[in-house]
Amino acid sequence: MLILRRYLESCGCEPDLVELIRLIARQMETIRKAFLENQTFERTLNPSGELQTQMDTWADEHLIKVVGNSGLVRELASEEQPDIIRFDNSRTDYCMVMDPLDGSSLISTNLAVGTIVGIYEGGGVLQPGSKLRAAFYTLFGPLTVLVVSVGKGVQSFAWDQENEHYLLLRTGISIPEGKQYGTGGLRMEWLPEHVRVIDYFDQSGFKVRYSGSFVADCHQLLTYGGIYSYPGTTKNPEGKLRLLFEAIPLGFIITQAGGRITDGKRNILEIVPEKQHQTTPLYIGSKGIIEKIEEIYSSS
Ligand code: AFP
Repeated sequence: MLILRRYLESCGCEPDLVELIRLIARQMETIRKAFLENQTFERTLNPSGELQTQMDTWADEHLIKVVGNSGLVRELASEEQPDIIRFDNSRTDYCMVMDPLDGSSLISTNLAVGTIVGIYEGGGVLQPGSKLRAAFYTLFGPLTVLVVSVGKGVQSFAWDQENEHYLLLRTGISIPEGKQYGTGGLRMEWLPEHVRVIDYFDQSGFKVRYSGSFVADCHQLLTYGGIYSYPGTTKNPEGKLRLLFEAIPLGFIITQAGGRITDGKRNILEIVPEKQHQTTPLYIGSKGIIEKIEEIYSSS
């Protein structure tokens, strides 16, 4: 059975990149264990003004420590940190973006959450997603799953606790054209273009799937197709989801699986980020559905 390390090596990944991906992947066991004692919200707000959970700060601090000590990352941007962190001890040029725990409002409900990571080779963290060297996410469900792309398609692996490695689960993942959608934002605040998109889904027999965890909602797209969306609203025209930590890494993976990501008008992977905590309206999922959404936007 193919394990994560061998897969990455077979793709021609340089040893430092293999080591970095494996290092973070191995932290998932530690993070999973920490859930038991970190079930509630903190009193602190993250840089986007959202209430942090204990696990947000726990996973953030843990990953910053591990990555910082590794000497494998020069620059790190975390969803939970106000500023970009620079590590002078780095022997590589890797620049990393991460959402240490996405979907964290669901921790107290025991629904699926995960960690999202994007890795650039040089050039800093404020780069378009098309320049990513690798992206992966993990998902804590019945299995601890890791989904990775190093620009050669998308593969998923599952953590094998007994043998302490990640085993290949699915290879060459290709996103089907499905008929399901999820949307965030309050209906009363949706913009007219988004109302038309949702009307189209409802009239075309799509069913609704939305958990409140971006990483989990995107993960099911790899099996069932369809789309996840979080639009711009009258209150937040630039949406809620973070360009660096959520949209870009997941957009890279879904695109590698044959899907697409758009803000309604342009491919999100082409956007050059201007600031660390920038947000973007987004639609992500099956290619044909995204094309239809862009058609609706352009005719609005
Ligand atoms: P964090 O848990 O990293 O803050 O992310 C939450 C999130 O950005 C995304 O994972 C969800 O899809 C979205 O928020 C849910 O938002 P609503 O609660 O407004 O639906």
